[in-house]
Amino acid sequence: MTTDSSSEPLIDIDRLKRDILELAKIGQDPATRGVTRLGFSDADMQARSWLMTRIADAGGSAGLDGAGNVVGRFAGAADLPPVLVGSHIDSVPAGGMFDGTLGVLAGVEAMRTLGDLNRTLHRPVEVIAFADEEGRFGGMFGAQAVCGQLTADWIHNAHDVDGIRLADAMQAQGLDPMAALDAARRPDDIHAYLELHIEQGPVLEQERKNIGLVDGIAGVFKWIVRLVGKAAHAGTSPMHMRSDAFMGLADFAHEISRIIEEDGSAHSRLTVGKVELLPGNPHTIPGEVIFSLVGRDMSPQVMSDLADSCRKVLSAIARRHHLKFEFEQLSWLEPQGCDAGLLQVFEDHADRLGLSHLHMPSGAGHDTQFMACLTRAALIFVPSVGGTSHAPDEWTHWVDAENGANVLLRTLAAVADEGTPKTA
Ligand code: HGY
Ligand code: MN
Ligand code: MN
Repeated sequence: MTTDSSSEPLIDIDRLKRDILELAKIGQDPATRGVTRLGFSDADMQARSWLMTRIADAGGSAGLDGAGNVVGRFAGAADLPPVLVGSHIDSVPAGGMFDGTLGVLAGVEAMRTLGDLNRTLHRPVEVIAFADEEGRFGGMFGAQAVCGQLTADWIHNAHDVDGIRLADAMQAQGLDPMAALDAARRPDDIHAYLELHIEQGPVLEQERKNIGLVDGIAGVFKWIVRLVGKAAHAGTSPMHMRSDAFMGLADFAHEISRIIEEDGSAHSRLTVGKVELLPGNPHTIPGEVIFSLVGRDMSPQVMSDLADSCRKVLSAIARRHHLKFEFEQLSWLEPQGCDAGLLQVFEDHADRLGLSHLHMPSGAGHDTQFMACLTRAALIFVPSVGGTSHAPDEWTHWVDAENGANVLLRTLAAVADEGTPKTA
């Protein structure tokens, strides 16, 4: 822990690095270094208790709210609505060790640093790790719970791509799924929300910038699509007499670039990330294909245009191949802008730390996009090596992690000290 020449605080990167490396071990495959901590899995819950211990060691009081979000509270001089700082510690399958965890652990390190300096901020601070940010069960469960956007129906019906129900997964961890409805906070319960995250893309590295100031976050929709044809013998069925579900998917794959050209924008993304062919026997024509489809854009209108176009194209393909087409929408998360005032505070502190910065959009979804529905919220990025993320070789150089954590620390202190009574 140090302070700079103007006695402004600086984080201790060795402590932050140690936390990131230690947390990475929970759910990590030693062979690939990939981290798997799916929402409400054993590894995810083990990581939550590890984090609560870390928060307590740093002088906070930690617990789980009704949605399973880890909330670590650090007292302020005045009992006022807190500033929330954080991100998530759940991961995608075989993900990286910086996605989400950097923002949460940088929040803990910021409070540890201020504690070392015996500096109590005017307002309380809550370090938060949102549950299931990666949307295993659709959406961003923890952040949506805090924003009061969940319904009992949605909680009851939510399931993952393998059909495992959210309610069952939570109950298996001793949690009451419906308690998530009690995690809702009101706008005047929170002063502001700040998040630090890795960029997960190549822009900052290519532009050689230290800090990304995120103006807006893309919206995301997630479908599970089924094309149902007829399983039949692969040798006796003439090619023109088949209802081959795989060929339906193959045709759709070739249509994706046209859909984006005609109905999308430069920010549009359509991704088929998981496919299941049934019955999955090499000598049987696939009678069914089940696949995920994730669509993204910065504009709500373009998102719905993309969805409409995918629906029309899949219907036409189903007719052409004598298939039945159906889909389930697991989630629809609206695009969201970040608070310009908070971004300015982030920018001023980046300048004072001598760090270069770049205003940019986020193609990935983040908890900030929900917290912005409740309070002032803003997000900054640090560079990802090679733009890689959601993969074992996700990496961010420690100096970049340190830069981001210092900008977060300084901004957190400035925002939490807003309204401090002037001493006479
Ligand atoms: O996939 C995303 O946009 C984020 O990582 N949840
Ligand atoms: Mn993330
Ligand atoms: Mn992610």
